[in-house]
Amino acid sequence: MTDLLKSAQDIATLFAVAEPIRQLTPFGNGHINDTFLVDDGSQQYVLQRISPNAFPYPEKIMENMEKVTRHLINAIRSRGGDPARETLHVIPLKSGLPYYRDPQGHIWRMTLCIPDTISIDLPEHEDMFRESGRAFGMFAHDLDSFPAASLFETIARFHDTPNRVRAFEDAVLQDSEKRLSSVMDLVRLYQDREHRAHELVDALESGALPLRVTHNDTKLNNVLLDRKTGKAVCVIDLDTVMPGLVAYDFGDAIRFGANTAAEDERDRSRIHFSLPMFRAFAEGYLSACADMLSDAELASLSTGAWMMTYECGMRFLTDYLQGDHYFHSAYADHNLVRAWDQMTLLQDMERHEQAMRQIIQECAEKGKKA
Ligand code: ADP
Ligand code: GN1
Ligand code: MG
Repeated sequence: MTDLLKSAQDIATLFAVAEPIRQLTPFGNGHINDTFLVDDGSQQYVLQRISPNAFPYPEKIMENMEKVTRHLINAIRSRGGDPARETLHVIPLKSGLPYYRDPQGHIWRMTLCIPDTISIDLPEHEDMFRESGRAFGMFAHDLDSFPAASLFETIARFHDTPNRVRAFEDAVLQDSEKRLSSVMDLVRLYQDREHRAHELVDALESGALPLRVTHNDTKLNNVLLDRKTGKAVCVIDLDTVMPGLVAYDFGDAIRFGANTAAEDERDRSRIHFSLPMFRAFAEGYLSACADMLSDAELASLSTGAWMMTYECGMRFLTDYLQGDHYFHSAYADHNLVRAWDQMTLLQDMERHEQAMRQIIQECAEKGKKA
């Protein structure tokens, strides 16, 4: 048994669960946190160790999570939903505290496992992706009246793309692992696009786009779907909920789900941007929140898809250049494969920008009428 699994077993018993714990197993496919499924015989729980590498202020995550889920519970209830199933519920320690800090300084937290749901890494069909769009659209809608600026920025400048460009250029300059010369062609492709990096942050700064509560990690696997009906049940992974732009959430979901291949596909010829998938997500998302979005926000959504793909690819490449310390990687050039994949997707997206804008307009009109 690994040391981490052993610690997880000891730490799980500190939370308000029944003892002895029947089963504890590694769970999920996240790139950042360590996740375990815990079974105490009557209930299942999700235990997580929050990566201190990614989140310098993990206790602030728990504060944000508490505020946001409290608001969501009321919003879900007032629209006739089931708050027990449609949002996360934090399980405190037996001592009453909301999380455990281990001797190494890592934060551990527990939530109720939402039963009879699945979390999918790649959308299998358009309906599934439309559902995840609806879930993130509802999430935005439920949090429309929440004061975004009252949330802590759990990772400073998370989607500040110009700042990500600076970090990337630093990594290029440092070349600490001596990997630059072998990836220069890919580095150039990212550099050729640096002039677009400021488009969204400028619009935020000028007031053209409003600050909202955003999830900031809207991958399909961060929505739980009902195992039987396939309907979206709950948005999870609230660690990066903070003030942001709707374009970030819309864009990051597209980056992930409108790709015909996995984020780390080794055969790049399988990577395409899927316009039907884009339409499906836009339909779901805008059916839930078109009424609250300004024209400028609607127009920013396709830019968001471009920006999030560009930014994420550049983050993978930065991590590769720096020696793979941030994203979990399963083999030596995993981050390089991911960075190439995002660039391949980005290039295909660039051929479809006009069509994306058209689809947004159509779906927004439909969403506003509904
Ligand atoms: P990461 O930040 O590492 O992606 P997540 O919070 O997304 O961590 O959790 C990882 C995986 O664990 C999810 O993709 C999902 O499969 C599962 N999971 C997390 N929380 C729950 C929950 N409350 N109920 C059911 N499954 C969950
Ligand atoms: C990370 O933790 P996970 O796998 O949901 C990352 C996202 C990236 C994503 C790429 C806190 O998300 O920003 O888009 O990997 N999360 C953090 O798959 O950096
Ligand atoms: Mg996740």
